[in-house]
Amino acid sequence: MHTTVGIIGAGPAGLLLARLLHRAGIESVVLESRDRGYVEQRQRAGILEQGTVDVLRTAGAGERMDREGLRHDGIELRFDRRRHRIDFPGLTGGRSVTVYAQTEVCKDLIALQLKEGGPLLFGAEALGVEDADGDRPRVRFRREGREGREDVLECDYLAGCDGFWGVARKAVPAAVSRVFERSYPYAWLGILADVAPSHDELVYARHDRGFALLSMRSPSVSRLYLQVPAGTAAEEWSDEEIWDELERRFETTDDWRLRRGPVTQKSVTPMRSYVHEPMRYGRLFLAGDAAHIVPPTGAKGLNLAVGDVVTLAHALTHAERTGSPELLDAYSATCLRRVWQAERFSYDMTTLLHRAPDADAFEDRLQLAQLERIASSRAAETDLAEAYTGFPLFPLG
Ligand code: RFL
Ligand code: PHB
Repeated sequence: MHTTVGIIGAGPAGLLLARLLHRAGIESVVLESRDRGYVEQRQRAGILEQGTVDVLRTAGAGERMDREGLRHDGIELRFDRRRHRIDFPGLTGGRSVTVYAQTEVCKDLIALQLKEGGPLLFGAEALGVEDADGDRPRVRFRREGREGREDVLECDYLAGCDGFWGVARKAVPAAVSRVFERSYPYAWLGILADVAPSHDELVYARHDRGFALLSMRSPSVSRLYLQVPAGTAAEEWSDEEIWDELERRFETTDDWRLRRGPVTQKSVTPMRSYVHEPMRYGRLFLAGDAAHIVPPTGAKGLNLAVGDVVTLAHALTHAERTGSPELLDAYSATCLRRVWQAERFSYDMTTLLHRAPDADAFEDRLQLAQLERIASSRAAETDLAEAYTGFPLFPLG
């Protein structure tokens, strides 16, 4: 089997890359280890930056998002039982974000790919990458139901879009890699609940008992998160304990109330910051979570993945049309500039709002002072609003 661009992974990065290449007339094959149902149901991100929304529209994948996505013009910061709203358009010259779940973005891209695009193989697990720095990189893979037999996909370029646990990154020799990493002593316990969101915008709450986040999936489905100690298992918390704890952390001095409803999903997400440099090795290009992870507090992961593949699709198109590798050569450095801005913002939001197990009163006061600063200074508020609504994307060609 041979193709121009081999893509490992059908998460948002791999699917959008395939779509952008198809629109540019470049052939690709996507290999995905899981089945379609799994990819379409995996609960993850919920917030799309303006730039991500624009890219999905340009890629012809924005129709349902435009109908069902919820435009949000702000978020609320909650601390000391007080509420402070950040007004995105007013602070950023009109920018906002859109609540449209990653599951829905993936469903839309999968449907388009199967209808119009090149091969998208589910149940096709990449086992390893060979000759990444040669002229014809290869992926060895195994298809479900064909155990004991290996297939090989040979390509001109290879995109590693296989997430943090994938195989693509392992093809980059340690001698040329540099890894930057932080783990955090806490995790997020997330629930999905069949109840109308208790507020019309997201609420990020800092509390002495720990962080809490109120988000949503639709006008009738809430998504809520609680900071819990790293290593916590979701089963350790009953639904009632979760609601009680959310109520404590979201408490306000006014008459705001948390609505409770049936919990339909419960899971724990570990928190990590991670960057692999460079994001390119020979003809192998890493994109999305395969190259970098941010803690979810800033809602940047999916948006970074989109930025990477827009840059990569543009560079590959340029190389195919002109024969010049200049944009491919610049790929890693171009992406990393944006990646590090998001790493910095996600780290700041995380450490501002979470309570470390060993935090003392001094650190509590510093967090509150910073939140006060944001609430009372237009400059500090603007800094947050600009970062939250998104750093500039590479221009679409
Ligand atoms: P993905 O989504 O992990 O997709 C990788 C795909 O590769 C497949 N795969 C393989 N396929 C073939 N062979 C192999 N050997 C393979 N190994 C793996 C996997 O099955 C999978 O389908 O990576 P991608 O495409 O880079 O997308 C990244 C995003 O998924 C991620 O950054 C976001 O979900 C992060 N994130 C958030 N990002 C946001 O922008 N806004 C948010 O509000 C937001 N909230 C979140 C989040 C992530 C969370 N979790 C669970 C980590 C909230 C949470 C709770
Ligand atoms: C979500 O809705 O899942 C979500 C929203 C904002 C975040 C993280 C996750 O910062």
